[in-house]
Amino acid sequence: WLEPIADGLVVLRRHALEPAQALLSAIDRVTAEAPLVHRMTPGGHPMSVAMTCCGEFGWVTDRQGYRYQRTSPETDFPWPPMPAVFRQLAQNAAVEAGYPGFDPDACLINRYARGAKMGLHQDRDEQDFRWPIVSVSLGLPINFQFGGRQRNERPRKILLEHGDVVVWGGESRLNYHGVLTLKAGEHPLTGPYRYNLTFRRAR
Ligand code: MD5
Ligand code: FE
Repeated sequence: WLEPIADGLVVLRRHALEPAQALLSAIDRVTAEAPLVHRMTPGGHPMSVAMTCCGEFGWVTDRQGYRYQRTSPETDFPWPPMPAVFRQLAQNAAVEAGYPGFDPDACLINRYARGAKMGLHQDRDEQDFRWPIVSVSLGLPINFQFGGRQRNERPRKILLEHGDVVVWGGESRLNYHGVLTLKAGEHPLTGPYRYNLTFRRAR
């Protein structure tokens, strides 16, 4: 079902339940080619979330800063192509949420293990903020923090569970957000992990 939470923010609960197994198999194929790694923040701390990418552009961070680039820093090869099951899910969710024409050129794959978290931040490395970001949660549940346009606004908690798809567009596109620490658990499909796919239009 479709749950509007704030301006431009739509949660499609369990929207990715049916293709979950196919999505996870596709994640395995991508990570076999472009390994999941703990990247360094510009401040010099390794991220607790392990990441990789697929599609034309991938999001990376290192001591130089945040950016999108066409190749994996680990392999120096182009990122693996975006699996069809990824693209179809992202485009379908965008249409459901009222963003026809969304054609993602970047997919970031985040893997959270016990203790991993992501501090409050904005996603603003993309060229055109009129396009939404579509995110898909798989595996263990997590408490998501949805903040305001200013860092000082108190975030609200949103529980994101296996199969939930969120479309962050319009007024919510540039809101601060983060992920609270993943608690230990065991999911039948992902074991000790939570995966999040974020689909973006980088250029
Ligand atoms: C996650 N990932 O659960 C989240 C899902 C990231 C990241 O935040 O940068 O990798 S994407 C959540 C998001 C995107 C764009 C806007 C907003 C939230 N928002 O306005 O709250 O791993
Ligand atoms: Fe983000």
